Amino acid sequence: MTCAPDATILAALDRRLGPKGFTRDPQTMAPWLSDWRGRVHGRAAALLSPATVEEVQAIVTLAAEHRVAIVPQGGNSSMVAGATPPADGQALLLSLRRMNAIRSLSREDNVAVAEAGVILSDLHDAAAGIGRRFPLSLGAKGSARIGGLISTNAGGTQVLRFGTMRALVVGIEAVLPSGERFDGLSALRKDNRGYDLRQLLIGAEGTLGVVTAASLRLVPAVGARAVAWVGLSDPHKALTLLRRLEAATGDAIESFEAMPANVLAMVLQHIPGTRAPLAGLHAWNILIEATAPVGAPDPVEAITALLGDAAGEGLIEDATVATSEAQAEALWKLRDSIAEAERNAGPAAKHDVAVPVSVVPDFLVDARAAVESRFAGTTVVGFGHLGDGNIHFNVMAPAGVDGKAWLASEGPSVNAFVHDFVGARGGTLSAEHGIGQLKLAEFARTAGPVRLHVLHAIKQALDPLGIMNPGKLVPPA
Ligand code: 2HG
Ligand code: ZN
Repeated sequence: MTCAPDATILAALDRRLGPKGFTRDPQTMAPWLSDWRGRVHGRAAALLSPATVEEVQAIVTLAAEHRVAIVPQGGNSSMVAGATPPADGQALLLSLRRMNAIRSLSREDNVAVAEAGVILSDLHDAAAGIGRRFPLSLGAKGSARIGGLISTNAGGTQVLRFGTMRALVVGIEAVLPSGERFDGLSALRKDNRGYDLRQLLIGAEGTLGVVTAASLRLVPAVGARAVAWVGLSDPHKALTLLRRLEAATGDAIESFEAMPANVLAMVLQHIPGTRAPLAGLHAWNILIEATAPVGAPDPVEAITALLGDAAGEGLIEDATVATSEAQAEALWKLRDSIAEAERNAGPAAKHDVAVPVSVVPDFLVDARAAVESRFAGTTVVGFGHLGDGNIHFNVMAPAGVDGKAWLASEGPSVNAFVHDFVGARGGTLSAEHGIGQLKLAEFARTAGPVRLHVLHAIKQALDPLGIMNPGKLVPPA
């Protein structure tokens, strides 16, 4: 059980952090108390914004002494309200946004050391500045921060080739729930000293400590890229196309993103300045990116030829390959704006599922039919990372009903139906967004006793007082 912070701890934090690092001002705190989709509203006793790891240690030490809960937060772009404090107002909100230094960049080690508050697109720019690249990317790259991306083991649009955050974190610095500092910021690619605390902290959603910095893997800069938009009739053909492109181009294909006609229409309707990339309408649209390092042949020619052959055989209906960076960016904007367009379109029961890649085409067709017939009037908005098996299978409220009320009454049954459908196909209910608070009940329902037992044992070992981000990820024992 945690306690409400009393005047003593609040005064101590105020003294230690100063006016830049401590506030209880309701207006300053307000933007950080709700999730970005505006679904969950919390309260906090104070907003703490430390500038150094020593200040984070001081905060956590005091919180442990007083048994006060801490909610770590980065860019506040969680899809599962993982960084939104509870409604009881007893927790301290710990923002890492001021810890935004890139401590070092090494071309020799191919490693960047970035603090938790570094914004993803700033890291992209810094890596480009030394002729390298940090290969994780996603729609929220302008607001998502390194600490949150690590704590949620973020995925995004380049997982097909480079993996999730887990594959890109070389070392971690973190403040443990005791207030001790874990100095794991090495650039070592191999380190076999048993249990890997770094991997435990990745995806822990702040429940095992506060990630304050990380050593991150860099890869060679992109010399040239081919960005293509393909229209085709069904997702089975899409998977055939992906395997064919991979076989012909080695590991050049790094993104293979799918969206059905209704999702493209939603983006065109809700995002200003967008336009349809192809003349006709297609049941499915695929965004493909292939890259080549500096000095290697431009992939545009090979991709254009392969898509031409695919069209000739009837595998695809139409395609366009961007001929400028501006065109490439316009195609990517259509993909990266889906979440925003969907937020503007209205409430949805959201699902971040994955099934084995070979199962995705059948899943997309069968799950949509099953949901739309079981929940009359709903529309499935199912899109995402076809190449790695992760589909955002969102279910929009029936037209004409009060979306919020529908979500409150029907959402849980829709969630259970979709998750059981996915479970029966060997899938997961959280592919890349984490559990947070929004998936907690469903995670508890479906996780099984062994997984839950291990989860509780790890939590108890590292955070016996239960002060780190309570109510997220770890279901009540
Ligand atoms: C994406 O792939 C994000 O665009 C958001 O993971 C997915 O809004 C969603 O469901
Ligand atoms: Zn996604």
